[in-house]
Amino acid sequence: EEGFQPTPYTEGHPYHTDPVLPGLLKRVLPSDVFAEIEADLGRFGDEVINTLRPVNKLMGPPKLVQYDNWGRRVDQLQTTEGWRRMKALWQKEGIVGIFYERKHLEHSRIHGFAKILLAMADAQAIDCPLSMTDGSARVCELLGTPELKRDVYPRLISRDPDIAFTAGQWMTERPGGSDVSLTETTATPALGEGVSNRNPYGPKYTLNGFKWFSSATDSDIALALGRTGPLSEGSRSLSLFLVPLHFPILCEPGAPRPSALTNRIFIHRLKDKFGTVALPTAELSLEGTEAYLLGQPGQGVKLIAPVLNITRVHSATSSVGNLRRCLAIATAYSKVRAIRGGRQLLQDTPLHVAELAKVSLVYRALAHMLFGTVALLGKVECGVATEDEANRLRMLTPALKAFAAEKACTAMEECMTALGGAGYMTETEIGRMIQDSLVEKIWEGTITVLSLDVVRAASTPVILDAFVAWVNSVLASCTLDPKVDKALQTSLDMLRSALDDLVAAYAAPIPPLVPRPALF
Ligand code: MFK
Ligand code: FAD
Repeated sequence: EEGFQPTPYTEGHPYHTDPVLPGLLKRVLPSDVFAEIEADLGRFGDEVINTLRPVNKLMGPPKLVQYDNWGRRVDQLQTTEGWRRMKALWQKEGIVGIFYERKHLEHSRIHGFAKILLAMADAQAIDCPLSMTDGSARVCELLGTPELKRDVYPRLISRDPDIAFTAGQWMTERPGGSDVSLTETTATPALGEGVSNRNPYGPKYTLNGFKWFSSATDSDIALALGRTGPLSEGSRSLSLFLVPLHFPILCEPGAPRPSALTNRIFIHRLKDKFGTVALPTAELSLEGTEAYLLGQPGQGVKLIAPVLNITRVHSATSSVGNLRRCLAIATAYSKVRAIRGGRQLLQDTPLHVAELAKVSLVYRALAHMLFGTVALLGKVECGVATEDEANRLRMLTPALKAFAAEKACTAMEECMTALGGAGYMTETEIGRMIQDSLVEKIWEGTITVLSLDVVRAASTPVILDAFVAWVNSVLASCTLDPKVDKALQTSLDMLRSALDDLVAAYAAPIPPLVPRPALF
């Protein structure tokens, strides 16, 4: 071939060449735990390059076959081979298992999320069903009957794909996802089976309604909200249910899962999405669906909150994980691309390095915020957190998810431009990663709704006080230039007073809807 031949970049090992993770983990983990986890991350990094990356290329949009050749409604959901293999690979690697085996006690959360950080960018949205499985395992641990803990919980956390379950979360309905107070799905106690509606997993109910977004439609169970009291009570008459997607719930090990949904769950259609295309997000109608009540009636939102909070940490890991790879690609390219008549590599060009440094700073900040939050989550779940630490986790979780979603995509765009035209090509996958990451600004709570959740948490004085005391203690431990110190103090004072105002506004009653003049 004639003419100039551009040099392809070589992406490094996702763990060993990462500018942040090895140092961060060394700082936060005891040395023996660090050595074990680092060995696993080193091995897994090779696995990401050699196995996950090729399997990722086999993932594509799922297909819905609604009727068979004979006109019968079958609602067969066909995911791609790549999707199914990727899910099995993650399960074998201990996502979700690591979090509940707790081999490294409270540090197990750090271990598992570090693995997700390395793999996320090479696995599209596979962590979506696994994150909801993680949240559901926690709900099962907190609320499950002994039978649920015996039969279902071990499958949610299993490393064996032949028996492992995944779980979905059905909250969003057509009247609202941010605000679920108009939820239309009704839940009525099931009658007709003898005199009792008892089921080993919880009192049996029948659900009727329409779930507007179901992403883990290929899962085995779902946690759903349904109304057990009057609509006038809004979200306070919603209860939490476990819904089997297939019967029998407990399949034989290795038996193929039915591709058609049973339990009177019908797939209306698959969503036609901007990103996360391999994920089978569907609209579902529930027409007499069997479900089991978890916990007390009327407590649905509060009881599903552990799922929200855990999936929000996964969401943040997705944002940071996709940014991790985009930055790794941009850095790798800076080592091979020459400019200025071929005399200088990008990595030796101060103007370009300044651009990469800006992205690197965002990545560093987000990675530290992520693992600071993850460390708290591990402590709370293992029962070794102080009350202050638990309160800090409550404030940090929505802030982390929203901040990561907001900052990561813009930084990923910078990485794309750092490759010039080559960055815009699909082969780099930067475009795909941006497409997949944009949803982090929406699902599991939009940025505005998460800001309101920070305000909700701050409305409890002890939570706000714990947070402010922690910020002050961090500042006191730093030696700062007096000017920086003053500027930070002013910003914090403003934040504190803004939070006070927001908390007051949040507590105020909502005025009734009034017609307003057109704006334009
Ligand atoms: C790559 C992977 C990553 C992740 C992928 C996941 C895919 C997911 C797809 C989804 O999007 S699933 C649907 C997710 N939906 C949301 O995130 C809903 C967003 N909206 C909210 O979060 C609203 O704030 C909420 C629906 C919770 C508002 O409901 P309410 O009923 O108006 O709230 P209210 O009355 O303030 O709170 C009820 C109780 O729950 C209160 O406790 P008390 O009864 O003791 O007062 C609250 O303190 C508590 N609560 C609410 N949010 C909480 C919480 N507790 C702990 N943590 C929270 N986050
Ligand atoms: P709305 O709530 O109508 O929000 C519209 C706008 O109003 C947003 O900008 C929002 O920030 C703003 N807004 C809302 N309330 C306020 C307020 N009080 N003050 C100021 N602004 C406000 N849901 C599930 O339950 N299960 C799933 O598996 C699932 N998968 C999903 C997969 C994808 C790809 C997507 C995109 C969504 C999925 N969702 C799922 C739904 C998702 O959680 C909701 O879309 C999200 O919570 C927002 O709800 P909504 O779409 O009703 O938007």
